[in-house]
Amino acid sequence: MKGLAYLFILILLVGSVGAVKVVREGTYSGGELRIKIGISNDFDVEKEFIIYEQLKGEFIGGEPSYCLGANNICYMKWHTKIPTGKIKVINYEVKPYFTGQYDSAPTKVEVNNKSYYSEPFAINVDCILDGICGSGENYLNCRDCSYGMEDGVCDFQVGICDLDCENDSDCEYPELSFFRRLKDWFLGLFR
Ligand SMILES: [Ca+2]
Ligand SMILES: [Ca+2]
Repeated sequence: MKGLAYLFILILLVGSVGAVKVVREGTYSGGELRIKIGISNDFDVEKEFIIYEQLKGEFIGGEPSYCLGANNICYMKWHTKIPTGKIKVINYEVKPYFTGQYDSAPTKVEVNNKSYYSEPFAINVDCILDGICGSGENYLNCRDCSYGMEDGVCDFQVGICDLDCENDSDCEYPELSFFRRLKDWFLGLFR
């Protein structure tokens, strides 16, 4: 709700010119990107709006509206009516294809044979949930990375060798590590 209130304030601040304002914001967490698009109707009557949104990942909860070009870039297209003086917020989630910068072209909104645009959008993506602890991912930022993986983070756990840790005795004596795990498993049977 806090984000939404912020979005409305942003619309009011941005919106001193023209009859339509388009604002977009996104938050990224745990492999999924949540995006909000806010559109205000400052015409004096209700209008029908068409919204075009570029996707740079897998749209969650359905299929893209259409895809174009050799690079197969996909888009969402929504139709919506907005009463006069009201703001409509469209929420959607997307799973980015790659780590690094996620950027998409400005949101395009058509009404009355005119087009209105948001600012371009960019956010840093550090985790893709695909079951692989990949480049840029680690135990702290991605559930794909678990204890003991060589991910640049020393997530020390007794009984598991993490090569990122200095002086991890589980790495020095792998056979001891094996017996510790065996002992833990055995004791676990009686818990
Ligand atoms: Ca991954
Ligand atoms: Ca590690």
